[in-house]
Amino acid sequence: MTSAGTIRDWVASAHSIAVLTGAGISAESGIPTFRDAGGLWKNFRAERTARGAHQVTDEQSRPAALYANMTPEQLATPQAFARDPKFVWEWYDWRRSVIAQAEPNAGHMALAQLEKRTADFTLVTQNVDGLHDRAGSTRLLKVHGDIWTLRCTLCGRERQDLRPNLPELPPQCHCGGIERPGVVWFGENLPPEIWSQAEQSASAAGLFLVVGTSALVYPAAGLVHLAKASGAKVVEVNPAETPVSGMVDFSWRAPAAEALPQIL
Ligand code: BJW
Ligand code: ZN
Repeated sequence: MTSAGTIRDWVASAHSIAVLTGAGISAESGIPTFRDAGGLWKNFRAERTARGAHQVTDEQSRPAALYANMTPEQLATPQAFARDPKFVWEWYDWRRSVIAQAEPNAGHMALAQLEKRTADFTLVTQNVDGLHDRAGSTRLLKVHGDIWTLRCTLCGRERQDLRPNLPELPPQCHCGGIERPGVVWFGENLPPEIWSQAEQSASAAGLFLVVGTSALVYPAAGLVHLAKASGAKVVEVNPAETPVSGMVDFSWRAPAAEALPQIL
């Protein structure tokens, strides 16, 4: 049987389906992933150079060469934000403008359809881009937050701001505090209630789909192990091998927007 046929059968007979998505599902919408060649960091640098924005000099405490070697792991941290909030915000502001121009693709749409026809369905996403919401998914757990939410570092007030580019970086709260992106950085806890629901859905799932994630970042990647240990059939949809490929029941080496519509 073809990949699509096998997975379609598993989908049709599963009473409970949970899905974990990562940046790869939005790749075909034109949003760069984090760690693939041509990923976020390189594009950010190119964009900054093109705009001639905020040149980094020795006087600004770090040589430009150091930035060339930075990864999201070094940038998406509370420490990086505390050191240079404007710099970190430029990265997020650029990403917001890219995401604002993107549309959900056939992979996002297929998962929204799958939710409608599955009694017990949960979509856990590591993505902060909001494309699952825009595709119509509602049983959605955003474990790494949302790029369109801003949170005050002083009073904790949260607000939504959908402007692709913010007029002032870093943005400021009414209380005078600096606002930060409402996302989860390395070393920070995931939102506890959302995370607890994600764990529950992985342990209850009969079928667990892992789509477009490198499965390198924990605790999110741990959901795959939890689902497998709890007895779920696990299917990976990813053009590349990942650390969980060896433990899944089926590795479907295909782009998400091509594969997911075929499982309905
Ligand atoms: C396609 C495709 C197509 C391409 N179709 N596929 C256990 C072991 C080791 C370390 C840890 C551990 N537990 C915790 C840690 C530490 C850390 C961690 O995981 N580090 C490792 C990297 C070493 N984790 C944390 O710090 C987490 N917090 C935490 O654990 O709290 C407890 C704690 C408190 C205090 C101290 C210590 C611990 C928080 C993690 C937060 C991650 N945040 C980010 C940024 C979010 C905001 C933002 O967007 O800017 O989340 S980092 C970044 O990585 C982002 C992503 O959600 C996340 C995962 O990336 P993803 O989505 O997998 O993307 P890629 O680029 O990696 O992969 C894309 C994939 O798509 C590839 O496989 C492609 O092949 C594929 N693809 N095209 C389908 N068309
Ligand atoms: Zn405030």
